[in-house]
Amino acid sequence: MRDARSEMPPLERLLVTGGCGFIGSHFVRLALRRPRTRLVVNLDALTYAGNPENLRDVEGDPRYRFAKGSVCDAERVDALVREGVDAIVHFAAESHVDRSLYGPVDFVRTNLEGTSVLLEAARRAGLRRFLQVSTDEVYGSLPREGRFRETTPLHPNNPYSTTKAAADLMVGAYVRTFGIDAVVTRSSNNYGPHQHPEKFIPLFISNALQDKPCPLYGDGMHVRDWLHVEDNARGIWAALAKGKGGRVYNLGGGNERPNLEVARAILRLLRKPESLVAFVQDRPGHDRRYAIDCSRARRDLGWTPRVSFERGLRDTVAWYRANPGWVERVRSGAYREYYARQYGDALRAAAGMPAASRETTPVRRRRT
Ligand code: NAD
Ligand code: TDX
Repeated sequence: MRDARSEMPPLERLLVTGGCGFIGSHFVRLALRRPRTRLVVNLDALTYAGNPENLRDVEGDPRYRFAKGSVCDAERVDALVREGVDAIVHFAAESHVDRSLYGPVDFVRTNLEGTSVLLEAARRAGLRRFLQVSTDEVYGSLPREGRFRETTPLHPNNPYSTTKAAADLMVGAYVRTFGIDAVVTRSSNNYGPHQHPEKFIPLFISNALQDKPCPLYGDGMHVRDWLHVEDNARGIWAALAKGKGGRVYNLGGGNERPNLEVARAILRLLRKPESLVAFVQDRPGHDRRYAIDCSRARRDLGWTPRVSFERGLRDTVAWYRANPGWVERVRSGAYREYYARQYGDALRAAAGMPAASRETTPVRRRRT
């Protein structure tokens, strides 16, 4: 079935923000594979999460340009937009829930202020489209039953998801107040190559590869719906090209799994013992369950996830196994300090050792 947008001229010149991060880098690669793409400018501040290595393979493409800078820098953003882009695809964010517990204000700045700066630039320049990459976390936590729909009220529970929800609301305000054309995608948890090892799946893979304990929060029965990053990139592309202005599209993998089950699957793939799982104190405000209804994206965008969780996880494990250098470089420097603060005492306690710092994190020890 054709929709109104499929008859509009394609968006050929894109300003992508946060393209050196996990999902953004997969999207940039996908955009450059599309024959109609004439320009991709990647604005990235290269925070601890931004890694130019993620896009080394496209650096020689004359249609690709990297611009180091922050989405909060209005002058920089305006100058890039004035060079002539059709649309902004906005990935840049502080994206890790655990870090948002230590430094919420950084999240307000990048996720809310940064989005507002980009919206303002889009409005002033009359861009044809603004795509906000958002998350299912804005809906909050689900009980045992039910799924998030695009009409589910927003109920974020941690500083990260609250800043994402606020940014989504700002996008809606620009649509209604200023008439800009904007689309929001809200995806479930992504996984795949190039994901920072602060996140659950790559953390467990890279720790297990080194026979280090894998810190599982609480009882390990929190449920996430896993979406392969390439499926998300295709969904974002479809929403950009075919989504209806002002609409939200949920993108989910249909792979709901308790964390403990995912942890066991990773250890099985690596032939490592389950005793590597270390139950540590739960994350404060930890959402119990996410599940997503993406029938709107299937119907209106013709999008459906293609990568099965079993194949995706196997390939992801294989990628991390084959790229220890990438993990080592990402894990050097400041990441070490973060890791010690986040897990140091918890893992010592799980092993029955005394805390190294005064800010002890109490931990329960459990068998799997
Ligand atoms: P990531 O942390 O891997 O990458 C974020 C990128 O943004 C990095 O390259 C970083 O350098 C850049 N960045 C940070 N602050 C910036 C600033 N002020 N200006 C310019 N660039 C800046 O994140 P990700 O996992 O790839 O997530 C990308 C987007 O997708 C985020 O908006 C996130 O909220 C959303 N999302 C992620 C997931 C997931 O499972 N990872 C799921 C749903 C939605
Ligand atoms: O060490 C850990 N131990 C653990 O049990 C970590 C890092 C996580 N977990 C649990 C917490 C969650 O239930 O694993 C699950 C996944 O955790 P994260 O990888 O931190 O993801 P989550 O908090 O679910 O948020 C992710 O999905 C939505 C992304 O980080 C967000 O950017 C996205 O918006």
